Amino acid sequence: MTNSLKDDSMQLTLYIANKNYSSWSFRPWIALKAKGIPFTEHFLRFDEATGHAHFIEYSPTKKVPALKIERDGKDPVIICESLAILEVLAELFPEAGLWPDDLIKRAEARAFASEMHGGFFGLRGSCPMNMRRPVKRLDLDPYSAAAVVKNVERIEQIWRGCLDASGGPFLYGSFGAVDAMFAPVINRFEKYELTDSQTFNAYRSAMKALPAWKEWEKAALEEPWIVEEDEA
Ligand SMILES: N[C@@H](CCC(=O)N[C@@H](CS)C(=O)NCC(=O)O)C(=O)O
Repeated sequence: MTNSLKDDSMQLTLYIANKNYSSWSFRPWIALKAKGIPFTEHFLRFDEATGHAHFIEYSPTKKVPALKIERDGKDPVIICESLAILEVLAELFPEAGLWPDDLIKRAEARAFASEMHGGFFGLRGSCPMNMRRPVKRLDLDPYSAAAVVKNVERIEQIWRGCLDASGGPFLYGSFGAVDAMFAPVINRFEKYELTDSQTFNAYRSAMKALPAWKEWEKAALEEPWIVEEDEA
Protein backbone atom coordinates (compact mmCIF):
# COMPACT_ATOMS: atom_id res chain seq x y z
CA MET A 1 0.00 0.00 0.00
CA THR A 2 1.52 3.34 -0.98
CA ASN A 3 1.06 6.50 0.97
CA SER A 4 0.69 8.97 -1.87
CA LEU A 5 -0.40 11.81 0.42
CA LYS A 6 2.81 12.08 2.42
CA ASP A 7 5.84 14.04 1.26
CA ASP A 8 8.29 16.41 2.93
CA SER A 9 6.23 19.46 2.02
CA MET A 10 3.08 18.13 3.71
CA GLN A 11 1.35 20.63 6.02
CA LEU A 12 -1.68 19.84 8.14
CA THR A 13 -4.34 22.31 9.23
CA LEU A 14 -7.10 21.25 11.60
CA TYR A 15 -10.26 23.34 11.55
CA ILE A 16 -11.95 23.31 14.93
CA ALA A 17 -14.67 25.23 16.80
CA ASN A 18 -14.98 26.51 20.38
CA LYS A 19 -12.90 24.37 22.70
CA ASN A 20 -15.45 24.62 25.49
CA TYR A 21 -18.14 22.93 23.44
CA SER A 22 -16.82 21.23 20.32
CA SER A 23 -16.49 17.62 21.33
CA TRP A 24 -15.91 16.44 17.76
CA SER A 25 -13.07 18.95 17.32
CA PHE A 26 -11.48 17.72 20.55
CA ARG A 27 -11.01 14.17 19.24
CA PRO A 28 -8.51 14.61 16.39
CA TRP A 29 -6.97 17.63 18.14
CA ILE A 30 -6.01 15.63 21.24
CA ALA A 31 -4.69 12.81 19.05
CA LEU A 32 -2.48 15.19 17.06
CA LYS A 33 -1.18 16.90 20.19
CA ALA A 34 -0.69 13.75 22.26
CA LYS A 35 1.30 12.18 19.42
CA GLY A 36 3.37 15.30 18.74
CA ILE A 37 2.24 15.50 15.11
CA PRO A 38 2.88 19.04 13.80
CA PHE A 39 -0.23 20.89 12.64
CA THR A 40 -1.73 24.35 12.44
CA GLU A 41 -4.95 24.94 14.28
CA HIS A 42 -7.57 27.12 12.60
CA PHE A 43 -10.37 28.26 14.86
CA LEU A 44 -13.90 28.74 13.53
CA ARG A 45 -16.18 30.26 16.10
CA PHE A 46 -19.68 28.82 16.50
CA ASP A 47 -22.23 31.33 15.28
CA GLU A 48 -25.73 30.16 16.16
CA ALA A 49 -27.31 33.18 14.46
CA THR A 50 -26.10 32.10 11.00
CA GLY A 51 -26.16 28.36 11.64
CA HIS A 52 -22.34 28.45 11.48
CA ALA A 53 -22.60 29.50 7.82
CA HIS A 54 -18.89 30.38 7.61
CA PHE A 55 -17.92 26.73 8.17
CA ILE A 56 -18.67 26.07 4.49
CA GLU A 57 -15.59 28.09 3.47
CA TYR A 58 -13.41 25.41 5.07
CA SER A 59 -15.46 22.25 5.33
CA PRO A 60 -17.76 20.80 2.64
CA THR A 61 -19.96 19.22 5.32
CA LYS A 62 -20.29 22.62 7.07
CA LYS A 63 -19.07 20.86 10.19
CA VAL A 64 -15.84 20.70 12.12
CA PRO A 65 -13.40 19.10 12.57
CA ALA A 66 -11.95 19.15 9.08
CA LEU A 67 -8.35 18.37 8.22
CA LYS A 68 -6.63 20.13 5.32
CA ILE A 69 -3.59 18.38 3.86
CA GLU A 70 -1.40 20.60 1.67
CA ARG A 71 1.60 19.55 -0.42
CA ASP A 72 3.73 21.52 -2.86
CA GLY A 73 2.38 21.38 -6.38
CA LYS A 74 -0.76 19.45 -5.40
CA ASP A 75 -4.33 20.49 -4.77
CA PRO A 76 -5.16 20.60 -1.06
CA VAL A 77 -7.17 17.67 0.29
CA ILE A 78 -9.90 18.17 2.91
CA ILE A 79 -10.89 15.27 5.14
CA CYS A 80 -14.09 15.65 7.19
CA GLU A 81 -15.47 13.44 9.97
CA SER A 82 -13.50 12.95 13.17
CA LEU A 83 -13.11 9.20 12.74
CA ALA A 84 -11.91 9.51 9.13
CA ILE A 85 -9.42 12.15 10.25
CA LEU A 86 -8.06 9.78 12.90
CA GLU A 87 -7.81 7.05 10.27
CA VAL A 88 -5.88 9.22 7.82
CA LEU A 89 -3.55 10.35 10.63
CA ALA A 90 -2.94 6.71 11.54
CA GLU A 91 -1.99 6.01 7.92
CA LEU A 92 0.18 9.11 7.54
CA PHE A 93 1.96 8.55 10.87
CA PRO A 94 2.08 4.79 11.51
CA GLU A 95 4.89 5.35 14.02
CA ALA A 96 2.40 7.23 16.24
CA GLY A 97 0.63 3.96 17.04
CA LEU A 98 -2.87 5.38 16.94
CA TRP A 99 -4.35 1.89 16.63
CA PRO A 100 -3.17 -1.28 18.42
CA ASP A 101 -0.59 -3.40 16.52
CA ASP A 102 -2.51 -6.61 17.03
CA LEU A 103 -5.11 -7.26 14.32
CA ILE A 104 -7.84 -8.46 16.66
CA LYS A 105 -7.25 -5.63 19.12
CA ARG A 106 -7.20 -3.16 16.23
CA ALA A 107 -10.54 -4.46 14.97
CA GLU A 108 -11.98 -4.23 18.46
CA ALA A 109 -10.65 -0.68 18.95
CA ARG A 110 -12.14 0.36 15.61
CA ALA A 111 -15.48 -1.15 16.59
CA PHE A 112 -15.50 0.84 19.86
CA ALA A 113 -14.47 4.02 18.05
CA SER A 114 -17.32 3.46 15.54
CA GLU A 115 -19.76 2.78 18.35
CA MET A 116 -18.81 6.15 19.87
CA HIS A 117 -18.92 7.92 16.52
CA GLY A 118 -22.35 6.61 15.56
CA GLY A 119 -24.07 6.13 18.90
CA PHE A 120 -24.63 7.03 22.53
CA PHE A 121 -27.26 9.56 21.48
CA GLY A 122 -28.85 9.71 24.93
CA LEU A 123 -25.60 10.79 26.53
CA ARG A 124 -24.61 13.08 23.69
CA GLY A 125 -28.01 14.76 23.54
CA SER A 126 -28.59 15.28 27.27
CA CYS A 127 -25.03 15.88 28.46
CA PRO A 128 -23.09 18.02 25.99
CA MET A 129 -19.36 18.48 26.55
CA ASN A 130 -18.77 21.66 28.51
CA MET A 131 -15.35 22.20 30.03
CA ARG A 132 -16.44 25.02 32.32
CA ARG A 133 -19.69 23.58 33.57
CA PRO A 134 -19.81 23.27 37.38
CA VAL A 135 -20.03 19.63 38.48
CA LYS A 136 -23.75 19.09 38.87
CA ARG A 137 -26.26 16.31 38.28
CA LEU A 138 -28.95 16.82 35.65
CA ASP A 139 -32.62 16.60 36.45
CA LEU A 140 -33.78 14.61 33.42
CA ASP A 141 -37.17 13.17 32.56
CA PRO A 142 -37.30 9.37 33.16
CA TYR A 143 -37.02 8.51 29.44
CA SER A 144 -33.90 10.63 28.90
CA ALA A 145 -32.39 9.52 32.21
CA ALA A 146 -32.80 5.87 31.26
CA ALA A 147 -31.12 6.47 27.91
CA VAL A 148 -28.18 8.16 29.61
CA VAL A 149 -27.81 5.34 32.16
CA LYS A 150 -27.85 2.76 29.38
CA ASN A 151 -25.09 4.62 27.52
CA VAL A 152 -23.00 5.09 30.67
CA GLU A 153 -23.24 1.38 31.48
CA ARG A 154 -22.18 0.34 27.99
CA ILE A 155 -19.25 2.79 27.89
CA GLU A 156 -18.04 1.65 31.29
CA GLN A 157 -18.29 -1.96 30.14
CA ILE A 158 -16.04 -1.10 27.16
CA TRP A 159 -13.55 0.80 29.30
CA ARG A 160 -13.43 -1.90 32.02
CA GLY A 161 -12.84 -4.65 29.46
CA CYS A 162 -10.07 -2.71 27.70
CA LEU A 163 -8.32 -1.51 30.86
CA ASP A 164 -8.46 -4.96 32.49
CA ALA A 165 -6.97 -6.53 29.36
CA SER A 166 -4.30 -3.90 28.71
CA GLY A 167 -3.45 -2.96 32.29
CA GLY A 168 -4.00 0.73 31.33
CA PRO A 169 -3.48 3.52 31.82
CA PHE A 170 -5.15 4.01 28.39
CA LEU A 171 -7.62 1.65 26.78
CA TYR A 172 -4.99 -0.26 24.81
CA GLY A 173 -2.07 0.61 27.08
CA SER A 174 -0.70 3.72 25.41
CA PHE A 175 -2.87 6.61 24.19
CA GLY A 176 -4.52 5.93 20.85
CA ALA A 177 -7.35 6.83 18.50
CA VAL A 178 -9.99 5.10 20.59
CA ASP A 179 -8.98 7.17 23.65
CA ALA A 180 -9.28 10.28 21.48
CA MET A 181 -12.81 9.21 20.49
CA PHE A 182 -13.83 8.81 24.14
CA ALA A 183 -12.07 11.97 25.41
CA PRO A 184 -15.20 14.18 25.54
CA VAL A 185 -17.03 11.41 27.44
CA ILE A 186 -14.60 11.85 30.33
CA ASN A 187 -15.75 15.46 30.60
CA ARG A 188 -19.42 14.46 30.40
CA PHE A 189 -19.16 11.73 33.04
CA GLU A 190 -17.38 14.14 35.36
CA LYS A 191 -19.43 17.30 34.85
CA TYR A 192 -22.85 15.60 35.05
CA GLU A 193 -21.76 13.23 37.88
CA LEU A 194 -22.73 10.19 35.86
CA THR A 195 -20.49 7.69 37.64
CA ASP A 196 -17.92 7.44 40.39
CA SER A 197 -16.62 3.99 39.49
CA GLN A 198 -13.02 2.91 39.95
CA THR A 199 -12.74 2.33 36.21
CA PHE A 200 -13.84 5.85 35.41
CA ASN A 201 -11.66 7.47 38.06
CA ALA A 202 -8.54 5.64 36.93
CA TYR A 203 -9.15 6.37 33.24
CA ARG A 204 -10.06 9.99 33.91
CA SER A 205 -6.81 10.49 35.84
CA ALA A 206 -4.77 9.17 32.92
CA MET A 207 -6.61 11.25 30.34
CA LYS A 208 -6.60 14.47 32.35
CA ALA A 209 -2.88 14.10 33.10
CA LEU A 210 -2.08 14.36 29.38
CA PRO A 211 -0.43 17.71 28.61
CA ALA A 212 -2.67 17.81 25.54
CA TRP A 213 -5.78 17.56 27.72
CA LYS A 214 -4.54 20.35 29.98
CA GLU A 215 -3.77 22.58 26.99
CA TRP A 216 -7.24 22.13 25.49
CA GLU A 217 -9.00 22.63 28.83
CA LYS A 218 -7.02 25.79 29.65
CA ALA A 219 -7.89 27.30 26.27
CA ALA A 220 -11.55 26.29 26.70
CA LEU A 221 -11.76 27.96 30.11
CA GLU A 222 -10.26 31.14 28.67
CA GLU A 223 -12.74 31.39 25.80
CA PRO A 224 -15.08 34.34 26.26
CA TRP A 225 -18.02 32.94 24.29
CA ILE A 226 -21.05 31.36 25.89
CA VAL A 227 -23.19 29.77 23.19
CA GLU A 228 -25.62 27.90 25.38
CA GLU A 229 -27.00 27.96 28.91
CA ASP A 230 -24.23 26.76 31.22
CA GLU A 231 -26.71 26.06 34.01
CA ALA A 232 -28.54 23.26 32.17
N1 LIG B 1 -19.88 13.26 12.52
C1 LIG B 1 -19.12 14.49 12.57
C2 LIG B 1 -19.80 15.44 13.53
C3 LIG B 1 -19.22 16.84 13.42
C4 LIG B 1 -20.08 17.87 14.13
O1 LIG B 1 -21.31 17.69 14.34
N2 LIG B 1 -19.44 18.97 14.50
C5 LIG B 1 -20.12 20.08 15.12
C6 LIG B 1 -19.21 20.78 16.09
S1 LIG B 1 -18.80 19.77 17.47
C7 LIG B 1 -20.49 21.09 14.04
O2 LIG B 1 -19.69 21.36 13.17
N3 LIG B 1 -21.69 21.66 14.12
C8 LIG B 1 -22.11 22.67 13.20
C9 LIG B 1 -23.43 22.33 12.57
O3 LIG B 1 -23.94 21.23 12.79
O4 LIG B 1 -23.94 23.21 11.86
C10 LIG B 1 -17.68 14.17 12.99
O5 LIG B 1 -17.44 13.07 13.48
O6 LIG B 1 -16.78 14.99 12.76
